[in-house]
Amino acid sequence: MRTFSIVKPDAVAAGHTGAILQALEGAGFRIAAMRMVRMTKSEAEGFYAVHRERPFFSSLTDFMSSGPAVVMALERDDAIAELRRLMGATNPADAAAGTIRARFASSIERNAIHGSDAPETAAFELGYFFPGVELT
Ligand code: FUP
Repeated sequence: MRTFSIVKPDAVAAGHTGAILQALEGAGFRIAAMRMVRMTKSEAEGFYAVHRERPFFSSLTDFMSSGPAVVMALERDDAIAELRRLMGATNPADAAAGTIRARFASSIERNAIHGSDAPETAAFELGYFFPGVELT
């Protein structure tokens, strides 16, 4: 089973990409596809379209388009739930010790990593960044 993940611009800028990939592989995820992207504001808005009415939407999409990020397709058993567990809570203040957000996030917005929250979301998000044959 597959899920979609992003090493967000805060973590890339801080030089945490390698440590985060190591945590993912160490937890049994296989990287099925991976690419560095610099999202435009409008690409970030499309990616987070479900949040467009939320008060943090403008700030979030500014942040997500502020620098390079690493987008990935990840595979393992129960990939969606297992990635969410490894990431930790959205707000790093609530993230369990040892989770990626506890280790690397600096705020609820600059929270180091994204992971799809459901199968339908994973399908949309994988297709958004990995259209076509690239995933096989
Ligand atoms: P998550 O699935 O854990 O990434 O969290 P959400 O889907 O609830 O939120 C998506 C992103 O919006 C978060 F990663 C960070 C951002 N966000 C804020 O900036 N402020 C908030 O109050 C909530 C979320």
